[in-house]
Amino acid sequence: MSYESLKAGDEAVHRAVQGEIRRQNEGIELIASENFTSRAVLETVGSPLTNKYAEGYPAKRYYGGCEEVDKAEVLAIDRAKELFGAEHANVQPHSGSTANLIAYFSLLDPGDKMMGMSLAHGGHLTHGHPVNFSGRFFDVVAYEVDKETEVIDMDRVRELAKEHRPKLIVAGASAYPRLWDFEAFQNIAREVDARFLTDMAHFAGLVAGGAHPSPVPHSDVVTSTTHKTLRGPRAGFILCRDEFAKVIDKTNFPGMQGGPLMHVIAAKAVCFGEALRPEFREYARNVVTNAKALADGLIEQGLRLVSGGTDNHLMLVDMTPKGISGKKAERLLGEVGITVNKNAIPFDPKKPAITSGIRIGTPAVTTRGMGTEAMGRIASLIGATLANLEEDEAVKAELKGEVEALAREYPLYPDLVDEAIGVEARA
Ligand code: DSN
Repeated sequence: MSYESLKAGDEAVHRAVQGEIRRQNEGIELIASENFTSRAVLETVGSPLTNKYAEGYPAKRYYGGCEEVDKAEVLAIDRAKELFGAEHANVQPHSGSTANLIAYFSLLDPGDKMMGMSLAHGGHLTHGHPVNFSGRFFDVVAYEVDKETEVIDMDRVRELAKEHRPKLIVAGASAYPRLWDFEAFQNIAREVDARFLTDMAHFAGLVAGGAHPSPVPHSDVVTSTTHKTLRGPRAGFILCRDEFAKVIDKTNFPGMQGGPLMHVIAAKAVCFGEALRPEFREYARNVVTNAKALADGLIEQGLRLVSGGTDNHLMLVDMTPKGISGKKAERLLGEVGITVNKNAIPFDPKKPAITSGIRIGTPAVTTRGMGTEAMGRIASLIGATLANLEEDEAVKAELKGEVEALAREYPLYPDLVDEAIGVEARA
């Protein structure tokens, strides 16, 4: 795979692509929802399958010439079912948000009541936030974490469910560092006659690799992305019990989506195939081990972690004791080549565009092969960067050099970097 044709055909876009490859290579990627795909996934996403229309499902398409893409989609479906022990899989959703849209419209009618975790406490926009389709189409009850423990209180979830009697209860989040009690959610849903959906987008790879409890046996429907801990292409998918298979498939197409992205579906097949291999189990374990090591290192650096630590691939750091916002922490770290995102912490007094916290995750650095020793170095680099509040430029330059040195020890797509552009970009 090379970018010679792009270079010859569109210099401006080639430059942006090269700049991004270089940025990924030279920095330390700690955004909890990002990862680096295999070359096989990259090649498949870049394949001519992108040219094919295939509305419908394997062997039931509305276009001719679907024999080969059918094979790819069947592989993706079969592997997803095997990987997660699911009765049914729909691998067509373009993204995690679309997967949720399809799932909600399969299980609910507009105006129905649903319950999800508040975005301000770690949930996701599509779990019922008022500005999102989920909050606009449905009557939403949000659950939160406990103020003292910063962990979900299942007694409170039960109380809320009994009080409001939602038709759907959603588990899953984008910034929750602890494990989910899927069985308790399932029992609460049964008690109030609700359906139970888990959005496992963040921790799907950990489930696949046996490093996190699986929501599949307890949930009526499970939605997910493929590009976070699962390390596949940027996309979504849905798993469900057989009884919901028909409605999920019909709501996806013709209900919501048109032509499926067959190049991405083929790449999902590759991703599920990779996750079925024994080495993926080791990867998933390492993601969690690294997260614990990084969390311990950050605590040693005097930082406060929401709920005191992590059980999964991510942690939320409260910048309040340091007297700076999440926005400023994100900028300071970005300037030395450490990429994180500002993130609200529970009961955050600051606005969502400022926030009091940052979210940090280990999926991407673990893919590069980094282990606990590297996590210790990253914790020290973060500590030193966030201690440099007077923004001494010499200190910043030194830290940036150390970040690049660490990144160079774990090369990423080195053969994709166009050295000519690289030299120019550095000058
Ligand atoms: N935007 C994703 C994340 O960063 O967690 C969730 O969709």
